[in-house]
Amino acid sequence: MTEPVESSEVKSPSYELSKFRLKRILTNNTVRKSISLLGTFDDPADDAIVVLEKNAYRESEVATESPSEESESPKKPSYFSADLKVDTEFVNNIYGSYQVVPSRDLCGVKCTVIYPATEKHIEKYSVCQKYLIRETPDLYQRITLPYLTSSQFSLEWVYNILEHKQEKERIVFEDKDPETGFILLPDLKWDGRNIESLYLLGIVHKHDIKSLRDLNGSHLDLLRNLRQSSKDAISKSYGINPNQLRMYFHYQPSFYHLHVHINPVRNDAPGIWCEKSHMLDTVINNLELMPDYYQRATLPFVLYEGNKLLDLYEQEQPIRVVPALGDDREQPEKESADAEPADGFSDEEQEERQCKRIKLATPEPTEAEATIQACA
Ligand code: G7M
Repeated sequence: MTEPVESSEVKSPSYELSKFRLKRILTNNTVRKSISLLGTFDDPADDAIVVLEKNAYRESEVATESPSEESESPKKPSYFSADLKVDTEFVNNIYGSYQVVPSRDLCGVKCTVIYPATEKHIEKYSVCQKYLIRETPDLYQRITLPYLTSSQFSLEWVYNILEHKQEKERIVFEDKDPETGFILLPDLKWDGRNIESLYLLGIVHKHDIKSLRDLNGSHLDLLRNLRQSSKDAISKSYGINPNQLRMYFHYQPSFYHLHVHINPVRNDAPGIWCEKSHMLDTVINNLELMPDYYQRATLPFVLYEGNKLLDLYEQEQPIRVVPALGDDREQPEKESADAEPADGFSDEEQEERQCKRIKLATPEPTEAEATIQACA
């Protein structure tokens, strides 16, 4: 029986993980070795998302002992012990292939549950096509901002952390200053056991910064504090060299209360793609050079199929189907009917080129792609 942690102030829904009933598989990521499932617990009316992910290897788990150390106790779990069950698939000359089952201590699987899950959560964890939007300040004001004000994930979990109602015992560091302070704690995605895949969040105490877009020169003290104090705390708690840490914001984030993501540079954490991440160092530098940089910049971001914001942008500009001259240049004046096309291609050639572009823009996902293109 697995019960979610409860505190006296905030009641979390209860469920028995072993009673999960599968409705369908949302994504199966063979690279990350994770699978996202949609189903229910006791109440068939409430959807649940369960994400199972194989844990990364800890270096201590492959340690082997010299014969003289063998009698020492207690032993740390290791793959190379008498508990290892070995099935030989084949041995051919110098090459061997096996299926092995290690001891119970090493078989853990990280499991994340979202319950009850909303339609928006289901969208986020489903396989889909993605599109890049170039958001000008004007588009932000007219399209993105009204949308995110009316439709966004609840920030309840963020406020629970900031008010010490949940995850209090997981806090790694806190600076309580209302203007420049923040809470540093493990991200939901981190298994908490493997320093190699360490993943922390720095959540600011200030409530009025939705995202990168709202940052300006007046926030520099906050950002510098976030950078320095997090590095100090991580060095103290985990012994990681501050120069080995990646600190960044997502744009767009899933949750519109400013938070920084922190993980080691040598680990390819989920969501570090260039189309989504903005390094804290770069953000600070941009604001030092131009205090209103993020109110003036065009910020690219990714939208996924199924997100209503994509439909709103589609009404403004073609996104799913690329027009014939849909490149980065200004649209030329319309040509007269008998004029040679400016780039020297005939109408048929133009049409063929357009088809090729459309094919490139909206490919049918191959099975392999479909398994790894989760929106999350
Ligand atoms: O994309 P965005 O920048 O909004 O990322 C939000 C981050 O918050 C993700 O990395 C999530 O894994 C993390 N996160 C989401 N929830 C609901 C929780 C939570 O309840 N606790 C913690 N510690 N992290 C969360």
